[in-house]
Amino acid sequence: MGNMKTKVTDPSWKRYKELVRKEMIPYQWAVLNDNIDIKIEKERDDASIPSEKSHAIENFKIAAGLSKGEHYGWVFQDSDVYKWLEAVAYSLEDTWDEDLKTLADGVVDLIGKAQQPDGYINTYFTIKEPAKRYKRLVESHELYCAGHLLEALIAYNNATGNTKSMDIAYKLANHMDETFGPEEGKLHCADGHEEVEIGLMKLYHVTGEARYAKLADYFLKVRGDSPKVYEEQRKTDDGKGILGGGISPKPIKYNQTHLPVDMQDTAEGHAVRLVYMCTAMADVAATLKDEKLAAACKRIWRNIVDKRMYITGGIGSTVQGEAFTLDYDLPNDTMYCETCASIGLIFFAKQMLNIERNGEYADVMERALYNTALSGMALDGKHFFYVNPLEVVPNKGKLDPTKSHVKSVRPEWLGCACCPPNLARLITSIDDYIYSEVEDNILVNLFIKSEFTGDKVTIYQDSDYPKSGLVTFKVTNKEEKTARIGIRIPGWCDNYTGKFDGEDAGITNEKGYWYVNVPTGEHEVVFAMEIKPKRWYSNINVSEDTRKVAVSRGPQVYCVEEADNGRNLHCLSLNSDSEITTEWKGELLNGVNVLEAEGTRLLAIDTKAGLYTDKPNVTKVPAKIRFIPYHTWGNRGENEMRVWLFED
Ligand code: FUB
Ligand code: ZN
Repeated sequence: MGNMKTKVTDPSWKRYKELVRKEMIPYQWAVLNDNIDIKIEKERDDASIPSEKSHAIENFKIAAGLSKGEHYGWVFQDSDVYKWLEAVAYSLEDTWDEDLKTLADGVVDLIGKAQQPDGYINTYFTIKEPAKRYKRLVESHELYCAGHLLEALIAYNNATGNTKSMDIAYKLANHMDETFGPEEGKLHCADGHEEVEIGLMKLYHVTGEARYAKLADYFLKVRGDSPKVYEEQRKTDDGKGILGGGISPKPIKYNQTHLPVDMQDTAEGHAVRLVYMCTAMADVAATLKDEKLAAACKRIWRNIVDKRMYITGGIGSTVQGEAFTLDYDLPNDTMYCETCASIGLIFFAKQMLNIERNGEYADVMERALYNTALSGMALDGKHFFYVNPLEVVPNKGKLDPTKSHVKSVRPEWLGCACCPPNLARLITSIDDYIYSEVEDNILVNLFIKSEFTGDKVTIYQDSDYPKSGLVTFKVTNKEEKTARIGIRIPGWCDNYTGKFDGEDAGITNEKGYWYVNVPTGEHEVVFAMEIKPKRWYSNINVSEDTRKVAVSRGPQVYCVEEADNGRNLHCLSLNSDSEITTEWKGELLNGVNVLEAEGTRLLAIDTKAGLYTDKPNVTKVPAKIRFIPYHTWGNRGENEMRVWLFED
């Protein structure tokens, strides 16, 4: 892959980036330092969730010997700081801010001081359980945190040239390479939560040092053997294990250790773990040309997309283990759909494009991005969803213990704060998802106004997508040779046209891309997608959605909210033949296209009737139904919401 650089110029994505820079980054910094008076909510009713404070920066100070005290928080509390640092790095790359850089340099110094002489770093084990270092790998997250640290340090060095960050990264990676591997005397095991593999692959891509890719490959391939080591470690557990109560045996599918990774066919276990694993697998497969691994990625991808993914790009059907369940099991009001899981799906999709030029990967990337990822954050950048339901009745989340994870208003912070900084790093690096260079093709995956500069080609993409579907590309081919640009034809789009230098161009759809051969010099390519409201129906095996309809417009899935439609959203039905109209509302929810259509509302004939009656007790009255983009729901106070509606 050559040198390529993308800069987002789109006003709405720039607004998101500014929101991260001006609101999220300072806000999250205050939270990490416990310098702000906010309510930290447990993500579900579970007394063991630490939610009094973050303490994340203080943990580093204690581990570095700069402060005295106890560790507080999860074993992976360090990763909140690492993801924050990574978001800062991307933000600085975009908009230089000397004060922010000085602050972040200080964080790198602090991390360096907390790093042990041999390269190991983890504040929990350093402060609280030094004797248990690498002795509880199924749950310790030591390598998970290491992976996030590598990602952050690489991004920070890239943005600022801070060399100390790379010193820490090498020391850590070399320490892991000396500790883990197939050789005798080393530990033969993988972390219970994938992530280190992603960090190691990034280190390989920036340094070209084969040992890092080899170690990532090793960590993936040893998964199938890891339960043996987990079991041995469990036997030595003193019953007072790190997560309180000893190493609890979890189903081996939870950690994707039930089979060697290249033999896995379905998406199993904890959803974030699975997509992080697949992200690394796809990277290793493309980089090391491992066909078997690539085939496994494709099989798992098919299983997710064909049978286990919500229409919003959410994944994880149950709160039990934040996990996948079984094919077509997609409940709308008990699901998990963690924000991080959709972010991980975006990572996986991006890597798949390096294995195969297929627009479906970018379709899913876009689906997850515009729906479940963005819904993870309130419009103010200071409130966050961990769980992204498709159907909410507020009191059920409050009073039904099985639904305590389903919140109707985004909390200010969460006991487990993995999602907010994950979203911050995704938004600030969104530039990297718009284009890919694959086998001499430049793929346009996302329609976001931007400037792309490659070795041979520059592209100015102009559009206000998804408000409209008109996209203009000014392409400059600096070489003698024709350049090949693949413009994604979204799977949801039924009608589209193209022009090349003002002339109508016939479009051939080659696996989701329109390939345009661009001769030397400057040329204009216009791609016009028809964007209109569409109805979607689920596979008949999805029992929760039978006889229901969901509505989308372009990449955005829509929902109905009590704020627009009153209570009892289950009493609404969309007429099967009603026209769905679109109206731009610049003042609403930062500017959204609102959809409206005729439907009906069920009303009780006898409002005093008991719980059950032996006569039909409802009548239908006409109702205008209003839809808003799913990712904007929950920004107008506590209220009901629903994606799938009945249709008559
Ligand atoms: O275990 C680390 C992170 O915390 C996971 O990725 C999330 O699902 C949350 O459990
Ligand atoms: Zn999360």
